[in-house]
Amino acid sequence: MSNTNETPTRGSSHDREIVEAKVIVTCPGRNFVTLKIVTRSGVEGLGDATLNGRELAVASYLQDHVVPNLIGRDAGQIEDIWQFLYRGAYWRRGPVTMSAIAAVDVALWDILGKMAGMPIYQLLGGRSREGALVYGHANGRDIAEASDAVGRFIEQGFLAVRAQCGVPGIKKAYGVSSAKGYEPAESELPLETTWNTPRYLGVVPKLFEQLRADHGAEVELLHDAHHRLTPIEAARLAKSLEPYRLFWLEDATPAEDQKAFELIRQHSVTALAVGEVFNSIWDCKHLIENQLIDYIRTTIVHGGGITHLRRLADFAGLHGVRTGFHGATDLSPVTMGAALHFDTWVPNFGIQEYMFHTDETDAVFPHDYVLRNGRLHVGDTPGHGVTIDEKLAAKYPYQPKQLPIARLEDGAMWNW
Ligand code: GCO
Ligand code: MG
Repeated sequence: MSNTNETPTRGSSHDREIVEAKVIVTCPGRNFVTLKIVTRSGVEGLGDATLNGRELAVASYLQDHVVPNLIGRDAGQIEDIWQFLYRGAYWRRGPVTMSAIAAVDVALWDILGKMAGMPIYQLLGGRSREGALVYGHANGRDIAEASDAVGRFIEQGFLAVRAQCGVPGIKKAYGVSSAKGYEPAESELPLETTWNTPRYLGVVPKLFEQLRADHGAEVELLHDAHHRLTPIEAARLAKSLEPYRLFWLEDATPAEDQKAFELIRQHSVTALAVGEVFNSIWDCKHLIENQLIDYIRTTIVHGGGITHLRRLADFAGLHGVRTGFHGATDLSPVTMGAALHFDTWVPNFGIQEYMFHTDETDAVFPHDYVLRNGRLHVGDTPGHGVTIDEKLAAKYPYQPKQLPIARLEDGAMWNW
């Protein structure tokens, strides 16, 4: 509450008043939307609002509808501002809204950390672990190439690797790329890819059989089916992968059908992960309460920020479900920094996805997290430890890019 008689001291509500909120759109290799909030005393906080292929929708939501509501508020009232933007908005949830709320929330936690002189993991309750186990992305056009790529990750010290390989007869299979990093949003209008489930189901068990033969039993292996299967096909895949002990099978079926996971569970003990496209606790309530998944992938930028993810993670913890945050390159270093503070604290942590950003992205977003021995370690910089070089950001204007779509061979639309 603002108190006009209060002497402005460090940390007073007068000092904490939000005087500026700026939306920064930049494309250092890919598009990112960042919100910078500034308080009267000059403390700055950053939040990521990137929604791949829909960046300007979130930028507009922030600019046109959120920013005018922030000016004059107390940056220390993180919970009240969250409730104002969620409960007060009438139109709730959805990726655009929740990414915008996340940007505000993370920027405010960053400010709180800077005011307190503490890293965010400390504000959340302190360190539960030294570093966050991460998984890298290996892929290849065929099984042999994918296995070589997995080997290279293991040589670099990765303890966990996601593996994807080409599907015979399919152009542009999900997760496969000849470039250094896998960047699916490639073109101004969506690239059309084709899909064939029987061929995919034929190749994936062979891939993991080969990976275990080449790399042994210990390395953690993961796979992403990217929402392509029907419930019974997913059950079949999960069952056929059991001998290769995956850390998880991700997004086996389209995530909005929570019942589908009951069927997969009836048939298999392969661990299941889902939720990178979720944006609220309500999207995964049934899955968690009924213990139909093992890992929840909803992450800070698309799930309403640290404030909401903390509720989600606690709820998941009650039911034996661990976190496995989404961390593809379309989540900016700001989200990665915030996520790593969360991972460093959260008791029911599982794993963190990690893809290298381009050098241009790293230069625009200087950060203090480092990769050591297969784990990412946050620094002790107050806040989340990620900043933005605005001058450099301005040199990379927005470029329209959308995610691909998938069609079956008869032309019908499928899930990408
Ligand atoms: C993953 C994801 C990504 C998404 C991408 C969409 O597990 O990392 O599935 O590959 O497709 O983040 O923007
Ligand atoms: Mg995924």
